[in-house]
Amino acid sequence: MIDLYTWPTPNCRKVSILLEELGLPYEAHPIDINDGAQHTPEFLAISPNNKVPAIVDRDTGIALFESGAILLYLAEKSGRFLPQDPKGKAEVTQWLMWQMGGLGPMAGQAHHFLKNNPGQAPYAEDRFRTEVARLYRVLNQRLVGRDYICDDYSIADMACWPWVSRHEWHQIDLADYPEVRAWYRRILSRDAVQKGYHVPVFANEIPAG
Ligand SMILES: N[C@@H](CCC(=O)N[C@@H](CS)C(=O)NCC(=O)O)C(=O)O
Repeated sequence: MIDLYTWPTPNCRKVSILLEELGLPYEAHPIDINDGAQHTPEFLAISPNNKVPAIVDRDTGIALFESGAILLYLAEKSGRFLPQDPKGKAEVTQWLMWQMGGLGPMAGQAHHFLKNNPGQAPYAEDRFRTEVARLYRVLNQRLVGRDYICDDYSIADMACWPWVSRHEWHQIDLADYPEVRAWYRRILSRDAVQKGYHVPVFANEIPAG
C-alpha cells in the first residue's frame, strides 16, 4: 500500500497517473498547499522541502519526495514503464530529467508570471513564454514519427503530460505543435490517465487538446 500526499497539480498528477497505470493500491491524502498544509510538522517529516507530491511505501517504510524520484522508485518497484536494458533505461531517464529540469520549472515560472501576476514583470513574462515555446519545439521534434517520447509509453510521458495539460496557462496553442497535440490526445484517452488526473477526487476537468 502506498500513501500518496497530493494536490491537483501537474507534479502530483504524474504520480497518481502512474499509480493508476500500475494498479497499485494507494491511499490519497490531500495536502492543501493553498492553506499551508505543506508546512505542518507531520508533512515535513515526509517531505522536508515542503512540497507535494510525496509518498510513503507501507511495504518498505520508504518515504520519498520529488516527483521524478517517486516515478523512478515506483517504476523500479513494479518493473514497468522503465526499460530494463541500459540504452532504453538511459533514454527514459534522460527525458524524465528534461521534464524535471526544464519543462516543469519553466512552465511553472510561466504560470507565476503570465497567469498569476500578469503585467508585473514583462521581461520575465517574455523570458518564460519564450523558453516554454522552445521546449515545446524540442518535444514536438522528438515526437516526429513516434507515438511516445521513448519507444514505449513510459514514465517520461507520464512526467510531461500533466504539464502539457496546462498548456493554456503557459500560453501555448497546441495547434502550433501538431506532434505534441497528437501525443497529448493519445495519452488523454487512457483510462488510467483519466482516473489519475482526478486525484484527489475534486480536481478540475482536463482541458481538450
Ligand atoms: N521538483 C518538485 C516540485 C514540487 C512542487 O513544486 N510542488 C508544488 C505543487 S506542484 C508545491 O508543493 N508547492 C507548495 C509550496 O511551494 O509551498 C517535484 O517535482 O516534486
